[in-house]
Amino acid sequence: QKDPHWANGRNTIIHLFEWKWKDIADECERFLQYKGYAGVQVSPVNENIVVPNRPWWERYQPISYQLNTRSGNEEDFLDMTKRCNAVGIRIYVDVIINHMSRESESPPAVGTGGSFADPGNKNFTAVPYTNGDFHPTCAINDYNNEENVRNCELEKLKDLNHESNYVREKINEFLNHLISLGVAGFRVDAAKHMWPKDLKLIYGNIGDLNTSFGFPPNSKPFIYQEVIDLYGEAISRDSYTPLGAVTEFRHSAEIGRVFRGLDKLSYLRNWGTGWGFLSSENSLIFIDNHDNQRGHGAGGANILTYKNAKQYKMATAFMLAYPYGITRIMSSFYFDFSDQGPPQDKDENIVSPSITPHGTCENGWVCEHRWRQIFNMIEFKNVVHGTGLNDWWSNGDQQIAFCRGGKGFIAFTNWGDFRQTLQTCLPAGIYCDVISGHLSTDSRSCTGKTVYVGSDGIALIEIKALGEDGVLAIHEKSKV
Ligand code: ARE
Ligand code: CA
Repeated sequence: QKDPHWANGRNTIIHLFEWKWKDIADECERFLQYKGYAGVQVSPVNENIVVPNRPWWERYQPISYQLNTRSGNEEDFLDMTKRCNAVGIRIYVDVIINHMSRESESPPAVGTGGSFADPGNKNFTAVPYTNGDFHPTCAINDYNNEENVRNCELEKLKDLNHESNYVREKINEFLNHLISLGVAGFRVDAAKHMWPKDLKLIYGNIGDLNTSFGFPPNSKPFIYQEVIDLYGEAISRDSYTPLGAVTEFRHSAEIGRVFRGLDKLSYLRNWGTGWGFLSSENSLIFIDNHDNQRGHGAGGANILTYKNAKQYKMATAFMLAYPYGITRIMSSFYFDFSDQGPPQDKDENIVSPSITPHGTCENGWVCEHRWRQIFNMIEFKNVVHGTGLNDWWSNGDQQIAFCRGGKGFIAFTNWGDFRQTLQTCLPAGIYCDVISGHLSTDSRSCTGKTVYVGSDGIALIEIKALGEDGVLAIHEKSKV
């Protein structure tokens, strides 16, 4: 189902890609709760095959459903769900139920929990799964043939046969175990490669969320399904929206194109379904994800990542300010090449992020979620919750501005200095721009730009084209 079970006043998921469970628990307590984040998407929790040089994608090759990965064990995982839920942060697990690993390029296949398997013969003793639990081997090579896409192997990964009651039972055992450990829902990996009728049976056999983690009785897990649908294939995302929300890759592809200046900002007036995206309650949206930030998956060359910092922050600010979709922020590790795995020590243990006195991360972690421009927009989205979009303004090209009810105002320039006297829809007063800074701790001044709003809500808005950020945002809580 489609309710993410967010604590009130919270509204965005952060994908702490490849983080360890202990570090996520710390981050919930020391940062995420204070910045109004709603939940964390964690990397796959199931035991995965060990691939030489530890590419990040080894974690998408299951060996078993035991909770033993480089992020930690079951005890670490439970500690994380307890500590994060205790401060109002939900946990969503990236679950891989379409397939198991491929035959190892360096046999024997060993898992991160020490389990052995013989993927070439479809024998996964630690589950157990044997040959009869899989589809016959064939390669996915025709996205215009839905049987091929569902019943053949994605990237040689052994493809489970969900028509088998036994396979569905093993998967439900895994998912219900995670529910007992306090998770709020699942990102369903490779959902396009499974039949909706089978997923419906599997989702229907997931129990209610565990009330001892603060969920109301009879709460169902939030389901969001990875279905890449950029038009032109036999399989449509519409086959999956009756079952749960769906990742809207068109949002990621288009927002990158627009904020790279390949389209006019003024066209964003009807963002969302006007651009052919899913309806808001069905639509899990993001700027980039762990695949397309490094050329995997879909979205092409226009995807914005931390490497295009100024445009990335502007696109993120727009995504969080515009009233559409279920928003997710990517939090990455620095990478130079596509297969590069997370920061690790000489023993191939993932290293923890270290937090600088400025609140940013070191040790190879980008921590986009700790960028001021991003976490301040998380608060903006919280403050304007429940309002619509009004008082849209544009210069017909690369400059736009709009209000959210009478609670927030934001302006963007993707070309040329922005200097306009506009309606901010806010009560008269002095406001701090939350992009260039924030309200000082004594609430008497602004650390960045100051905006003077007159009694009629009118203010002079200025954004230098060559300034650090091409966006300015004020809201009722950034008032001096
Ligand atoms: C890796 C190697 C392969 C190797 C394989 C087996 O890259 O060369 O054959 O291992 O050893 C991730 C990586 C893959 C990796 C895999 C397993 O991206 O490269 O393979 O892990 O280690 C399709 C699927 C979509 C999928 C993308 C990547 O539809 O579901 O491909 N995304 C999810 C995850 C990925 C993960 C997997 C699935 C597998 O997000 O991180 O793969 O669990 C069009 C189609 C899309 C298609 C896209 C790319 O856009 O519309 O449906 O996405 O092309 O093929
Ligand atoms: Ca399949």
